[in-house]
Amino acid sequence: MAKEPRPIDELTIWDDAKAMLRKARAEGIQTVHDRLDRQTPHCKFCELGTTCRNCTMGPCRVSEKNPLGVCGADADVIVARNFGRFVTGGAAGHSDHGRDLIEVLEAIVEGETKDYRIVAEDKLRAIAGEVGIQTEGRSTMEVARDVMDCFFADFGSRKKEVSFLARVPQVRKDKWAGLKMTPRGVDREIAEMMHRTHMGCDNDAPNTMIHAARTALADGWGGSMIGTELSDVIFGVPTPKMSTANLGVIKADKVNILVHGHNPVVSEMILAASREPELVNRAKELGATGINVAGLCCTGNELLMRQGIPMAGNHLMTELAIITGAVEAIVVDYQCIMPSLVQISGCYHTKFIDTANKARFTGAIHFDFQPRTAMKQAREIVSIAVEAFAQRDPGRVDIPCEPIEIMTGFSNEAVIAALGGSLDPMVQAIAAGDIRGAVGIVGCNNPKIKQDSMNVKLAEELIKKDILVLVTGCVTTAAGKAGLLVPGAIEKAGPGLQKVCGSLGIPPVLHYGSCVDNARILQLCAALANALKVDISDLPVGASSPEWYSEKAAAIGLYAVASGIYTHLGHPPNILGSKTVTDLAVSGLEDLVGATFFIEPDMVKAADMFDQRIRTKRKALGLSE
Ligand code: CUV
Ligand code: SF4
Repeated sequence: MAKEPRPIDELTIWDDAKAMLRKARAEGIQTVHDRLDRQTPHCKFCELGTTCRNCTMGPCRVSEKNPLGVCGADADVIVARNFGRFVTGGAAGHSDHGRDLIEVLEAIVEGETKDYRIVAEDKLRAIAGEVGIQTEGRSTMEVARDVMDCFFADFGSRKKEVSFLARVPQVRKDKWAGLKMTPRGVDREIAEMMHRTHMGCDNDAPNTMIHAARTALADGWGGSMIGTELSDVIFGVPTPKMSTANLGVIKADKVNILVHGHNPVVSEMILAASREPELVNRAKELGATGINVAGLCCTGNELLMRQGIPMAGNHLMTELAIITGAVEAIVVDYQCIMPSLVQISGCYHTKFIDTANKARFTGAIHFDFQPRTAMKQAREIVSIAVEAFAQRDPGRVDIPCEPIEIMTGFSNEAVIAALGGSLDPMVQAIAAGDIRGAVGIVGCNNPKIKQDSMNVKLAEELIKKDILVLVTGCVTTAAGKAGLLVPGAIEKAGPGLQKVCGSLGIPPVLHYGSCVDNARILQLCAALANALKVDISDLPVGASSPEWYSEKAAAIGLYAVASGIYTHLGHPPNILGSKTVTDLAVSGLEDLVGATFFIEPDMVKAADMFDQRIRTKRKALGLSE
């Protein structure tokens, strides 16, 4: 039976989103919110994690009344296996993205492409040095080849640990070794999780959870970190710059191309092609004033960090951006791309173009994007967008707001440069209590939660307490639209952050990049721990994903916890059907890895929990609370 749709005011905190949701309803276009209404209530067994489909003796559903699956697996085993596979899906996504960057590096080293090149030689050499590759007296290409081989090998089975564990404090590595949690090879841990969760293998929930953590660590310190570092090498290390955000970045008088997905390999080329005079002139012939490339989700974050392109929106804005009626093309690579975008594009003149063989969409225009032919393909894609401008119906265009200013580009290298060449001033500011601690707020939107209500609220509550906030992923646009990503936002911060950020001219909420760029935060934590000669779990830091939805977010959360970082989630993963697994996640892991998850839907309370944690950690370090 069809239910009444939820009132638009309950779906999002943003005016631009509300305007487009009204337009969608008026035009009879279905959105993610409508489909959620139709899917609710969800299956209780699935929510609790107590269904198993891992063999055809089942599928099984276990409960108090009927506690064992056909094979005898209980709720603990079933929940742990499901959660393990869930995290592994996320680790695979990030890591396969990382691998794609190694393949671009390979194309550069083999001389197969001129469209990509090594932009940040210094960074390449620095990374090479960290992972033990000889750099002195060797050409850039020789070093690049060894880096490529080293990272390809990080995915395999021959190493005892992935290379970037060189960055991890020794005490932490010892802890992992003692727990059999050391990530050895990215593909190895992923494959082993699939093996362990086959019927009749790992039937001990805590043991499965340990391997889930190992798989997540292979993502954070392996696949994701490789993705971030090689993206910097190939496209440049981000530096601070200004940009804009919200649906107002879509321009009525321009050809608008939205890039969506995760990997900068495609979107960087689209941006470059959009600047070619021939294509710009063709746009002008058709009556536009130019070509505008704007970002959605994480590939937007990648281009924002490095090239300063504007951000049209985060996850729950992706459908709504098309509903402005002013988008000529949406160009996607992979991950977090709702298939509904093809359907909604079909309601307008918008061309939906997919670019990856591993992420094809029925009904899309497909390009098999390859490093060898990247620029040529990017030109063809931009040309399709430009020609679509002629089909735009001006009567259906509604761009609901003016863009808001944001500051971006905070790589660790940029932060260290801003601090005068070392992390010491940050360590001193932490010691003095001007920066009491730091929390990374990361991840998604989820239509079950009023869009960005938690993402924004938590950031605001934390900076009031002089806790520096780092944002990535979809929290970026949330913080940006709330006015938190500009230096002037120090008005909303406590006195310590006002002083430190004020003197540096930076916002109290720093944009640290895309989801794979959470590896930058890991690296920062490791560097701070090494500087203080302590473990990461001794630092006054935390992580949060208030509105998460994806397998990748679960992997990020778990590698944060396993790295020793206290981690908040706004709602639980589907594990509550097992007391063993739930207890382990929210308390038991503390003894093992020095951090746990905590689940808290109230952001004022969540900020207080971080505050308490930071007090305790500061005290243990001998600092003022
Ligand atoms: Ni990778 S994973 S919705 S785009 S942050 Fe955004 Fe970020 Fe979550 Fe996806
Ligand atoms: Fe059922 Fe066990 Fe098969 Fe899972 S593995 S479907 S619990 S019989």
